[in-house]
Amino acid sequence: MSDTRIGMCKICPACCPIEVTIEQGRAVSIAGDRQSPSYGGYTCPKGRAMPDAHYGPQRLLHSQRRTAEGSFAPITSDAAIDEVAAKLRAIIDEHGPDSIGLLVGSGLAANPMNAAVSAAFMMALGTFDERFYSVMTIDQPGKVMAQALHGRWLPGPQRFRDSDVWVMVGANPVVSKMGLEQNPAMAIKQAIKRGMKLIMIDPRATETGRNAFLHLQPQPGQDATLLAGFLHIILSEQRYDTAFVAENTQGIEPLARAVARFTPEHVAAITGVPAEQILLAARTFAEAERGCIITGTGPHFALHGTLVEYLALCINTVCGRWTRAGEDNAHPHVVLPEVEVRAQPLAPYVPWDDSVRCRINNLPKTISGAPCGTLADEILTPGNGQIRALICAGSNPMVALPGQARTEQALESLDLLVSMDVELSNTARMADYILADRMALETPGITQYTESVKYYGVWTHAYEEPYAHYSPAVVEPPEGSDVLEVWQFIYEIARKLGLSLTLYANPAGFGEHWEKLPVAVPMPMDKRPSSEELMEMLCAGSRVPLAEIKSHAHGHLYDALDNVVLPRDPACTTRLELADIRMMSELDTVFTENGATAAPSADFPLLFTSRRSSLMYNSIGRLNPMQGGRQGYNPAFLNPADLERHGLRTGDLIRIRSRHGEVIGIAEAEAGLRPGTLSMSHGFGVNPGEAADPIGQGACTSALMDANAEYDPLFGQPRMSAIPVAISALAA
Ligand SMILES: Nc1nc2c(c(=O)[nH]1)N[C@H]1C(S)=C(S)[C@@H](COP(=O)(O)OP(=O)(O)OC[C@H]3O[C@@H](n4cnc5c(=O)[nH]c(N)nc54)[C@H](O)[C@@H]3O)O[C@H]1N2
Ligand SMILES: Nc1nc2c(c(=O)[nH]1)N[C@H]1C(S)=C(S)[C@@H](COP(=O)(O)OP(=O)(O)OC[C@H]3O[C@@H](n4cnc5c(=O)[nH]c(N)nc54)[C@H](O)[C@@H]3O)O[C@H]1N2
Ligand code: SF4
Ligand SMILES: [Mo]
Repeated sequence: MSDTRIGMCKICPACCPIEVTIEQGRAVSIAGDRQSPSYGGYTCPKGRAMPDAHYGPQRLLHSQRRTAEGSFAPITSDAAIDEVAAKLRAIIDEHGPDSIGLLVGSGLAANPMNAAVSAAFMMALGTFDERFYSVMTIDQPGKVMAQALHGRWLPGPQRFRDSDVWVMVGANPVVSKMGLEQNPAMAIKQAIKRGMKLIMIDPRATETGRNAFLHLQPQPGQDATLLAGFLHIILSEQRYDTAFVAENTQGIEPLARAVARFTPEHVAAITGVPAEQILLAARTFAEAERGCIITGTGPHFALHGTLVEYLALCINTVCGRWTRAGEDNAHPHVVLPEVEVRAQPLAPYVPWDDSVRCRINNLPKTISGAPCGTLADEILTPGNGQIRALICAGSNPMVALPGQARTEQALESLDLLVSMDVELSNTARMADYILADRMALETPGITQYTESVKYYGVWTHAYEEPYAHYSPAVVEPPEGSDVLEVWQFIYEIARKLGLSLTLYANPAGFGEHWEKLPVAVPMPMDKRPSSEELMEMLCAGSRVPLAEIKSHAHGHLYDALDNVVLPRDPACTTRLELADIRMMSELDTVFTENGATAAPSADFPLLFTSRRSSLMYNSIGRLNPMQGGRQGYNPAFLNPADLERHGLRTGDLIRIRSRHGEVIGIAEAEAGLRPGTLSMSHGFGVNPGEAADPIGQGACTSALMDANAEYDPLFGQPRMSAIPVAISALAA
């Protein structure tokens, strides 16, 4: 007897509604929910592999404790909580609360309550600002930094669904779903059919760009020069929206002066993109009625990410590509609170505090949180505030943090490493305790995070129509298992430590840009709330009551909600900043360095770039036989001409060396890749002490990086793309 239930895939913030076929209490297959009002029955291979993720041999069904011999033995969740709490207590008593670090990662996306309670825990310890690490600081922190310096246009950018031009700088949403969560391939196909001119800026021809109007293939790491060139063309040819600029901005003259040096000839020489293509792209964007230029991880990983984002914001602003009064708000609220949306900006501000510095690299405190790039050194560097215990909640620093050897050294030196995971990830394998979490189908879900992450910048996520979905847990964890949700572990540990937790529910804003402040909800500490009760707390003050959202099993489009943007408040004098001094000074550096920050050399003639695997979400699903297990390794993609030049063929083993480390990869020809580029996904590979297996396990690309070698001076995003490398054939 099988039964079908409607659930939500929460592997990524796309939150696809799914039809789950259940037999004897277990999910046996996943299909897209065809009754969904807006996903068109979409799922991706990661979502469809969920049954194997939940019931495969790699799934952790019990928490684990490291034994004296170094292997793992199962431990009950109660005992694990007791022991972890006692160890944390001892470390705090001896070294203070700032000796405890918490790293939240992508594995928490499966359950929106986990990150909220993790943050509440660190706030209760009083160390949230310094010791709460989020992988957002090695993702695209430049997005929120640039938005702070530029100012945030309240109603958001013009919408993809009714735009006639769109420029994507190093983003590939058909694979990543970043920015376009609802059936991205279909959304792009429809947009192009409608006449949208899609312009891709990417060293590789991507799945997203298949039917693009134009594909610029710049040398990796030169996007700031390219976008400054666009601005120069748009401003010098008077192709901008003078009325919008006059009413809403300041700094147009200094911006025009700063970009004047970025002539098409200069930009062509630095980026390797022909001048005619640069002119065509900039003019096409400016001539269109509606559209947007957005960035993805590509430029953010390649240093100067904040500047690239800032220039993209400036291009959108001078072309007036923001939603106006009388139009529909680009990202309407349903779960988030009701707010009044006016066609005006939130003021620019400086998103860091120079007076509060990290122990490592003298980085200032910023709104994006403690910088992950410094985590290994915070553990390794003696002195006040040295981290001695690390809790990894749905994160996998052994493959995610740049500089694998240093991360290993750091994790090994800890007094306590706790990994909250669902499989024996690279990091879990090094842990003292592994706390086994519930998986996506075993917990309720809500589209709140997807709605709210718009505050992090343009093209993060968020719905372009008033859509929301709640899904209950659709299955119980496997029989005989002993698993708890991450938030439940943290809550119980907090209780043992005598902490009181306060949730900050439904935040409508980020940094200093708030439409409505979050609601502080003290958690009852005498008895653990149920997951449903916690979800109620988390959605406190939602625009549509949670009970109403729950009444639509397939998700719902709230077309009747008033969504129209109001005119600028006559009293509002706020303006968007086009020429922030820090950004103009960095642009100056980019010009004088003449592209040297991301240049190949005779010793390292290729530039390594990151990309994403369609079967995994970072390392999520790595040990699932239907995901990472099926793929086995992450190919080292190269242009056929580069392969030939090195006397290589697809399938050959190669040594890949950077200034910081080396890995063994497997070469694969990719005709659409810019010559001189090596493109690889991450999340693969073994730990340094483990037997290397390039074919069965792939390569850990983080080993080619060094978090301390090159990083953004403002907030520490390490260079993770446009890394000079050399390759050589390995004897078979
Ligand atoms: N070389 C290189 N490094 C990168 C990147 C890159 O492109 N190249 N990308 C960077 C980016 S953008 C990011 S966001 C970070 C990501 O950094 P992390 O978030 O640290 O990395 P993930 O691999 O996503 O780790 C997620 C962990 O959660 C576990 N997990 C899966 N499902 C669940 C679950 O339901 N519950 C729990 N508790 N755990 C679960 C997985 O097994 C895995 O161990 O990596 C960064 N690092
Ligand atoms: N299937 C799948 N989906 C994912 C993930 C995953 O691992 N797998 N990871 C998730 C995470 S954590 C994130 S942050 C998002 C990221 O979402 P995206 O940013 O859309 O990520 P990618 O698909 O890697 O696209 C980045 C593109 O940038 C290009 N690129 C690399 N270097 C440069 C450069 O210097 N300049 C330019 N212009 N382009 C460059 C790459 O070739 C690649 O096509 O994806 C999320 N979604
Ligand atoms: S992994 Fe993301 S895109 Fe794929 S089915 Fe799940 S929610 Fe949808
Ligand atoms: Mo990310």
